[in-house]
Amino acid sequence: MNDTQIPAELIHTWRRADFVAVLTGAGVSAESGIPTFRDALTGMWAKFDALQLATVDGFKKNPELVTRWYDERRVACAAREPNAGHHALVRLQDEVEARGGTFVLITQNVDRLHQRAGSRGVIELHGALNVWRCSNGKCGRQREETGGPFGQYPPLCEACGNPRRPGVVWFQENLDPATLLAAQQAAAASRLFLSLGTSSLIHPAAGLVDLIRFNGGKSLEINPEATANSGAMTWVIRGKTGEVLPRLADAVGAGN
Ligand code: BV8
Ligand code: ZN
Repeated sequence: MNDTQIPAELIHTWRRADFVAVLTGAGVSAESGIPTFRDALTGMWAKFDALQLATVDGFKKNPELVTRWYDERRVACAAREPNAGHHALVRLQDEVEARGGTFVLITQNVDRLHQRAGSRGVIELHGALNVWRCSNGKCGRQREETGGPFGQYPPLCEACGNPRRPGVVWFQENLDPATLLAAQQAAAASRLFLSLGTSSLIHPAAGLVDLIRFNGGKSLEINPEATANSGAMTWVIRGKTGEVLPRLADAVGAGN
């Protein structure tokens, strides 16, 4: 289905859904100018593989390189703005909550654009680029960084002198158990699950859609391309979230 049509059955389901869960991926931030993981790394990073840099081993092997990459991404994201897709998700949350429903936004993204657009109660499965903590577990000193680039890499903990690391979940690192449980409970309780701008390749996030069958929930994927979960969806709209989500918000009568 191309992106101009919002199926009448979807609108009908939306209006009766008292619990909506949303999972977003890097594609939702693409129209803000933030490259997705699928996009090749650019510039000096073109010769690296994100899957190698976004790991504990990568950090241990080369803390200078990895912390520089994350700090560059942090500063770049801070300079970007939420796009029409982010703003439409706020309208949709307002619409559901105004009729006493529950709306839970679960994101794989680490750029905080959902919060900057006004989304509330966002579950950050993979952490955030502007949270940095001491790599020494016994110290664990943590702070949100909102300024310019660090003066040195790796940045050092002012309390114990150990390297500081980004507060993100790396590959082969466990997600925060409480965060993951909250996401799983929301997916399992949802009557409608939206999978937006994600290739559905990264687990355990990609497994959330499987939980909706426990209560007969329905699901919608919005993505210009097919994904690993397309076959599991009730509806698929092939389009950009920055274009389709405002149309969905209009179709269900979400205010501006
Ligand atoms: C874990 C933070 C236990 C860091 C990230 C089960 C099966 C298979 C593998 C595993 C499994 N369980 C665990 C694994 C291993 C691994 C995994 O999933 N590997 C993959 C490669 C197969 N998972 C883990 O390691 C997780 N930890 O399970 O711990 C454990 C312990 C030890 C050993 C094993 C397991 C941790 C995963 C979290 C990693 N951290 N981010 C950072 O950001 O640097 S993940 C990172 O990549 C992002 O956060 C994001 O989640 C992911 C990229 O996925 P997407 O968001 O979907 O983005 P992508 O680029 O892939 O796709 C973009 C999509 O957008 C595309 O579909 C495109 O078509 C679409 N698009 C483009 N433009 C638009 C658009 N859509 C709409 N509109 C547009 N305009
Ligand atoms: Zn420390």
